[in-house]
Amino acid sequence: LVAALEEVEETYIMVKPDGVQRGLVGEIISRFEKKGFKLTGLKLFKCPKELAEEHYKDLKAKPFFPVLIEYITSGPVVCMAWEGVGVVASARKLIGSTNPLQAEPGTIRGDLAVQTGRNVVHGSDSPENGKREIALWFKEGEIVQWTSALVSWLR
Ligand code: RTP
Repeated sequence: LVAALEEVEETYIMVKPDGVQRGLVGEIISRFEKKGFKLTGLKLFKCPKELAEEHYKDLKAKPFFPVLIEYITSGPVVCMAWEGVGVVASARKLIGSTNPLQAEPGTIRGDLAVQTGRNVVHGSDSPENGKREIALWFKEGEIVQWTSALVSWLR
């Protein structure tokens, strides 16, 4: 009841090319699904350079920017939109620290990765960026609003 009064947020989660190529798509989707968030968008997508640059525009001045763009455009990614109360911060916790060696065991990066430059998954860092990134990666009509026919134990 308390949660129902709080604001529902949306976040953009993306399995990066290394996650797709290592066969981790199902495992990563499963972590968010089991937690109890609602999937509202999902697609496999080969990211054009311009989109990668727009997505990471705040990091343009960083020395690793060109390598980051090359990484994200190197193969297909899996784009996801997830919805729920507190989903933005919770997804960041489920994902773990940017450097997988510092990410706690039990987190996606803590369990599945070793390099910052190959850290398998992205998650929006604020509700504003969640909205911005979903609008950037998905076309109208690709986001689906739905209600479970089952009794919701989770919200
Ligand atoms: P993300 O946006 O992918 O969820 O990652 P983040 O917030 O945890 O980290 P951020 O600082 O926004 O960096 C974005 C992505 O850039 C790559 N990176 N490489 N070589 C490096 O030092 C370095 N630092 C960051 C990572 O793929 C990171 O996730």
